[in-house]
Amino acid sequence: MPEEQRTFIAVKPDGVKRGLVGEIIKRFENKGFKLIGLKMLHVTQEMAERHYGEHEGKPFYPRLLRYIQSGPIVAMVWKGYNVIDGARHMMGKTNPMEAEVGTIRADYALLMEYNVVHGSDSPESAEREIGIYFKPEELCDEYVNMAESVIEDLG
Ligand code: IDP
Ligand code: MG
Repeated sequence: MPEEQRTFIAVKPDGVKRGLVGEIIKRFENKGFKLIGLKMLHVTQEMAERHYGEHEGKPFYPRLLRYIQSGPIVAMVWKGYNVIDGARHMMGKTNPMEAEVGTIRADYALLMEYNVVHGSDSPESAEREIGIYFKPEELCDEYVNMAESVIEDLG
């Protein structure tokens, strides 16, 4: 039985400004992942520092904090079997020029600095990042996701 997980996905400010929100949601929905949290918001300096704390001290860190605050983001929680690695696989590598064709970053981005989408990289980061952007009561997990129920029906 594959492992069911939760992950934090965000359409970054460049993705929102370019009108890619629907396209990105559609890809994860089509895959069969279940959307359980969704909001549009402006990231504050404090949230940006919490989110990207692991990169503090790196040359790109100040620009990264400005980038993530440069417009609204669409923050989401997705649930499903192997969703953490599955979503990152669909996003492609950090550098869009190295991402495989067919992934979100390869298809919609040119530069590492503007790579349109974020996804958690481990169960620990997923829970930490979900906690930065969502309260537990903001997540809607009670409805049935058909793609998952197929596996459960088969026992
Ligand atoms: P990830 O988003 O694929 O997990 P990370 O290494 O965690 O990649 O980096 C976080 C974000 O910081 C990247 O998505 C990208 O926007 C930015 N970034 C990472 N490395 C560089 C770099 O070398 N130059 C410029 N921006 C970078
Ligand atoms: Mg990362």
